[in-house]
Amino acid sequence: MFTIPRSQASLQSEPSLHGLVESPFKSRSRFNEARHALRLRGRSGEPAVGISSEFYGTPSGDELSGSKSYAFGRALRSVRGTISRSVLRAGQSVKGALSKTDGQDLNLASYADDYVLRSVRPGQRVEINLKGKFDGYLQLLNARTGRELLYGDDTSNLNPRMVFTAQKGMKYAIRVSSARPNKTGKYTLRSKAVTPSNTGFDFFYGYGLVDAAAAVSQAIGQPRFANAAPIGGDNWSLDLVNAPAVWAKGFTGQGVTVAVIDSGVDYNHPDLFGNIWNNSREIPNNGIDDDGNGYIDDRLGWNFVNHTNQPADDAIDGHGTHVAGIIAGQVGSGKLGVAHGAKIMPLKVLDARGAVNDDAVIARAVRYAVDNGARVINLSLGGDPGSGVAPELEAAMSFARDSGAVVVMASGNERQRLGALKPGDPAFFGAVRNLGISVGAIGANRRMYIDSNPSGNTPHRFVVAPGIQVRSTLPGAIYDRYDGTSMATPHVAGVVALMLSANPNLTPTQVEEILISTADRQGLTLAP
Ligand SMILES: [Ca+2]
Ligand SMILES: [Ca+2]
Ligand SMILES: [Ca+2]
Ligand SMILES: [Ca+2]
Repeated sequence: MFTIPRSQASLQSEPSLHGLVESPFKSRSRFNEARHALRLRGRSGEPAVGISSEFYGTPSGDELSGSKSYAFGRALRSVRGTISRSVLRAGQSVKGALSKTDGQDLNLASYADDYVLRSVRPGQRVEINLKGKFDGYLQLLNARTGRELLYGDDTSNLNPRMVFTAQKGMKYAIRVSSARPNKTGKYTLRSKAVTPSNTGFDFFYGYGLVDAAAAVSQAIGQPRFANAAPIGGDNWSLDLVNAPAVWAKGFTGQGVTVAVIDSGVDYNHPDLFGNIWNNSREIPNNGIDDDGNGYIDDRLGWNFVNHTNQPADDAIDGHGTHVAGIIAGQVGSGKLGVAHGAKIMPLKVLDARGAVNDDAVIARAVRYAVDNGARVINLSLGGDPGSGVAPELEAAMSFARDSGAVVVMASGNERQRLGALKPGDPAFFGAVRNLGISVGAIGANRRMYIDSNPSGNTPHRFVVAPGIQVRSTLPGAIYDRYDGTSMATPHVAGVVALMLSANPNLTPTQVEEILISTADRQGLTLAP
């Protein structure tokens, strides 16, 4: 069912679901992401120093000998010897071999071959994949500077992939190496065009960027609300989804409860405590299940990990607290939640490591949310693409839809680590069955987050929302900026709360169809 947990592939072999945040320590820049990839393979990731860059100017004797356009810069200071260079044309496959006569990429402690990619058109979506007799590792490089643009490191099936959109004026090179030191062996490297979509559904961005002003106005049958003046600063993500235009009409999520099924929530955080759901039908601390919902003294939600009525957030990264602040935080952080008039129902299913091993636990939390009045369910968690969904969870998601609750799910962060070509589950599984909506992450520049799983070639309910350097609440009355589809998802959950505060009669299907039909494809910068 579930395969390798997200972002801790080598640290933990136990199958589990993971929260989809990427720790700020490894995702603040591409450089850090590359170091992370190296660390996953058990190496220090320290760049080799003291190796002269003069080697790299040395012609290799093949077609590109003496080519000045292939003068790599500082990124190649960690290369020893001369990496042989060939040409790969779009739509072709080539056979090659890593051998002891090849130059070495010292960061990877691997022999390496480089290919200049030719015949790609600007705007074309290109998939590169590698099948080798060794555990292969791919890098997409700027052929002029040597800078790494993207990597592909399939840690599950050992056939790495990269998908990207060719940019105008850019020359690309592809480096083939091994994820394990000093391996040799034959390989096949392929380049193929990704099937273009003619359905209005984009391979990376699905139906586009969620637009609160358009979605809420359509929810009440009014002309699109005028955009508000940007707030700026840490509120850029609210500006990007046009939330202020909706607040100006008096809709802030009031009367709507959003379940955060996650690592728990710091419900004492000064920016959150005023917006925590309260089960008024339950008399606290009398040891009796007064409302007969099956949970004793559940005033604030439930802890499905420890089976207590205290769904506090004990995760080391404060994942659930960060998610809750994006939905309904108050202004202490310098930034409001998308739906700061909504209530948060904290339901803890992820343990302190951010993992859960059983879909049935998530299913119980989904049912609790629906039974106790949540109209929106945020799932910033999941497994790898293709991991599937257990019958209990599928049934709980169907129950949510049939009961009027919208399930919003993170698409996952496996684009580089696994070469993901579609969202993970339950996002993909649920969205293709119309049981919810899947969310990918973009930055302030509207470019897709480098690790965000793309929507893929199968049209399904998929939108994108801000998920890079999003500032929000953390346990202990503090704040920080996080990256990941976990951060994009609560933006959409917040927009759904705004829609339902404007029109509580909408069904989940109506909400999701409005979200995708009003999503904005304009100005989305092509990845990477
Ligand atoms: Ca070779
Ligand atoms: Ca690999
Ligand atoms: Ca109860
Ligand atoms: Ca009670």
